[in-house]
Amino acid sequence: MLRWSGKQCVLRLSVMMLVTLVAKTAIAERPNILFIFSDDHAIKAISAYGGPLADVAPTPNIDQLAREGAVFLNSFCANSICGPSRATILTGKHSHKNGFMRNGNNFDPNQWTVAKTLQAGGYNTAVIGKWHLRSKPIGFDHWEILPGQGSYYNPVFIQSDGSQKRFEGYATDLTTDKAIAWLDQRDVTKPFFLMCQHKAPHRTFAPALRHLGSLDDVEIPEPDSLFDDYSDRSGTLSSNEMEIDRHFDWAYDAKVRKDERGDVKLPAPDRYGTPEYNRMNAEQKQVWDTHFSPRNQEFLADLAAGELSHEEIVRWKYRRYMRNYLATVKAVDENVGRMLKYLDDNGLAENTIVIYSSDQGFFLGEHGWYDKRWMFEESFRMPFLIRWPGVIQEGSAPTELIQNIDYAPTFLEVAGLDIPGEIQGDSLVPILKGGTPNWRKSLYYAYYELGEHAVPQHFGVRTDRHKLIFFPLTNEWNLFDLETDPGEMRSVYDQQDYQQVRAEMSAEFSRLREQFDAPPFPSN
Ligand code: SGN
Ligand code: CA
Repeated sequence: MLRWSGKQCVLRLSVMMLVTLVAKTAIAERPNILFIFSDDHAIKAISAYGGPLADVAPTPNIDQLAREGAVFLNSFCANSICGPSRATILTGKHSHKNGFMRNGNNFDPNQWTVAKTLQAGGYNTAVIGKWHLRSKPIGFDHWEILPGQGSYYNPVFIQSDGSQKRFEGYATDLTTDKAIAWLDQRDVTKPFFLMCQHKAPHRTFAPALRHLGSLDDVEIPEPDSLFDDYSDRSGTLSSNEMEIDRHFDWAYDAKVRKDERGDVKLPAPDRYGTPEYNRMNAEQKQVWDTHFSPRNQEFLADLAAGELSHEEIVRWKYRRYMRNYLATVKAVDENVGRMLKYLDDNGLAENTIVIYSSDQGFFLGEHGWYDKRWMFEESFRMPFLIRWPGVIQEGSAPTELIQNIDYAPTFLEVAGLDIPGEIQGDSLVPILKGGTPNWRKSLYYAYYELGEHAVPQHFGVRTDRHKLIFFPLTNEWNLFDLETDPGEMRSVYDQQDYQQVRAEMSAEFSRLREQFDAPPFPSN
């Protein structure tokens, strides 16, 4: 039997204490991860990305992350729809591997997620706000989530014990209040992983009441393709149901309530009511009405007088949409500012990685659309801004093609944890450190929903210059040259001078489908 002398015991004890201390210090030094996420926030509505809206509706707080860290100029999703994007972020895998291919699916909570591994690896974890994965969050020490899409005004939050509670106020402010409240009482002996996930600026684009009218005095520029005729591309484009003209609902989206129209008849679509308005208390409704009523009356009078052409009506709807969408973004930006200030005030800024992203992009009038889903640039792109003091060179703007499959492995590397082999994405840490890694040259995309907004299933590949899209239900292929046609107005798939590119893109598409073990295409 092994016996220890008194001296040996003391020595052994001190070594053990030293080891524990070193381990604790290492753990304490691992950075916190603050993941601020929103819903349907197009990069065009973030001024750090530039573009025609940058001066119209600046986002100074989100931009701060770009100034003090990096703005990724080529960041994309794997499947441009809410639940699938979130499932991909948690698993580091394409939709067909994590099983959450459509919003209607149930996220299998028994599968591997980055939250579970961070939690088991010593992080204090929480998710607050929009979740949209149906099954309850696993791998989080604390959660408080919106049911489904949640509501903007006086929203209900599901508590960790499963009960539902209604809170007076505006969802974006409340989500931040709750995130800050959790930070205040977190376990300070551990680094934290906090997912602060806003519902905004998702449809029905309802701003904080304090921001109503904030964009009244600016001119809203129109996209060139507002009146797209859908020629020269897949025939499925023209059967879409997401047009500002034919589908943007008068009461629901454009905020012209049925009870304020008098005898004036509005052209279709006019199917829905005003659920967000109905949630407000009397005082809130008054603020809303003070803003919208006179503007609506003016529009209705012009319409009744026959003064507005069809195109002018579409333009009016477009401006109404943009003012509400951008005003809704304004509260997201303010609340990013609140979180950054909290980190400053609590000495956390230096050792916290802050990310701002959104589940996919959104059409802001391009092709005449709202909504997302298509592999076209506006909805395929995801914002991705990240600050990591001392690691990321301030003001950097990486151009690598990144995707939401990359977030989970990034979090793991940051936390010093192993990246399981089943993960399909790659850690962004080498890019964050300014290296020039042998990075991927193409991205795989897959959209599986059938139905809402009549966007057909489609699959594709994008390189830095070209994009190939396959529509299996109609057996159509589109090829875009993003350099000569950034607005994706004309497929060159059948053009003679693109046959070489077409062959290369097809081969790359097959290669990616094999690499990611993609399932066969759906058939009709
Ligand atoms: C809701 C919206 C749709 C939207 C989907 C998916 N309708 O159904 O316009 O495309 O969500 O959005 S609404 O009447 O409820 O606003 S997602 O971001 O959750 O995927
Ligand atoms: Ca979304």
